[in-house]
Amino acid sequence: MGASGRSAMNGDTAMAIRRIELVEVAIPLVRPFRTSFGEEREKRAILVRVDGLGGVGEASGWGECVASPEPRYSEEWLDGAWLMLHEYLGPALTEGGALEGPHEVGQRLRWVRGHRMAKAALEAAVADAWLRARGERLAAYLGAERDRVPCGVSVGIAPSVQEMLLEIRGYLDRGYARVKLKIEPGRDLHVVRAVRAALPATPLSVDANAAYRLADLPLFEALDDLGLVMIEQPFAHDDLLGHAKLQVRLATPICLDESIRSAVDAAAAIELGACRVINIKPGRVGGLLEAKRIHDVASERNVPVWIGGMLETGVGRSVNLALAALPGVTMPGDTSGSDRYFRHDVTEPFVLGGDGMMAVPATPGIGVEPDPQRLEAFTIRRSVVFEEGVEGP
Ligand code: NPQ
Ligand code: MG
Repeated sequence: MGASGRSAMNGDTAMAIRRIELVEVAIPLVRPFRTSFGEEREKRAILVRVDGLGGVGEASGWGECVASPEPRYSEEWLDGAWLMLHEYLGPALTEGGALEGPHEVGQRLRWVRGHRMAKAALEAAVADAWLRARGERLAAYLGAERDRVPCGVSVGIAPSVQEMLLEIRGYLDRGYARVKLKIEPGRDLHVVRAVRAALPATPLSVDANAAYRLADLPLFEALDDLGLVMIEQPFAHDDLLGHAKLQVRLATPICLDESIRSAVDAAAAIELGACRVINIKPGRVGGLLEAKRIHDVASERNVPVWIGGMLETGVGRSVNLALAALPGVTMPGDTSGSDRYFRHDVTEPFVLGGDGMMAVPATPGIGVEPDPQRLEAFTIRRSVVFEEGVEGP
């Protein structure tokens, strides 16, 4: 990392991008993860590596793209994001010359409509490289104030209530501060009632991943009596009006996930009364700086937020933890320990303390990096998007 300690006061603080590489990894999950839109047995992700050189030195950075193999959670999917990074985002970023900071990534990519998960990965990699070159932590750059954050856990749909309870008790023993149950039509009220009966004092929430409609109002009225912390994304991603109509009928806060793609969406949802809580995921909203803007919009309106999860490797998990340390993040997130999902990760694991708290990375940039051997073992595809001095195809 060359001159990382050198002062940035010499006027030449821009960072030139010398190389961008994509690495696709496939990592086995410790147990299948089932939601209302499908089941995953392994985690596949695109890791983006950016090599930069600037007035304050040379550094590499990593970012993770959370697009899944199939477009179920959102319209983005892994192969589409791969192509998008190659064909449009890589060129759009590098054609503008040296960068004055991570904030310029979003500006240069703005003309490309959508593709937020692909954009977020590139922005995170640039931010990591930029901050490493300056010896600055991502959490500090974002304005975070805490060095430890409380963590919750998301529990997939299980074949039986007994199995679900066994899994939940394991998480509670480890200290998780909130348990989120995935629900789907046919596996909802009786499951949540049984879990609530077995665990009367545990902070519980449910996440429907958009599987219901306003006609299911009686189900939500029944769930409203179970003392849930929130009900996450009951209706379709584009149904703000439906969510507003449901929220006026419920005492339980509705939390929006899939519906919130930007700070503009967040302001609209809050003012329409479509939610009283927001789940922030940097991938879903196009980057960590847009994630911060959603945090700010919600905080100004006294709406609590928390940081979601997409089964990230350590590369993406580190960004979520930095965001979770922001002052307006007042609820435990899905920022679980690495061992909730993986036996081995590509980075050193994030470990939950017995008190349900997790340390925010304390070293420059995102604070972790892929271990070369682990990365190699999990890699299924690599490709260079850009290399200084090398002509594109
Ligand atoms: C949610 N995540 O809050 C999501 C959605 C989700 C932790 O509950 C593979 C990769 C499978 C990402 C399943 C949690 C996934 C995924 C669900 C994300 O809605
Ligand atoms: Mg969700």
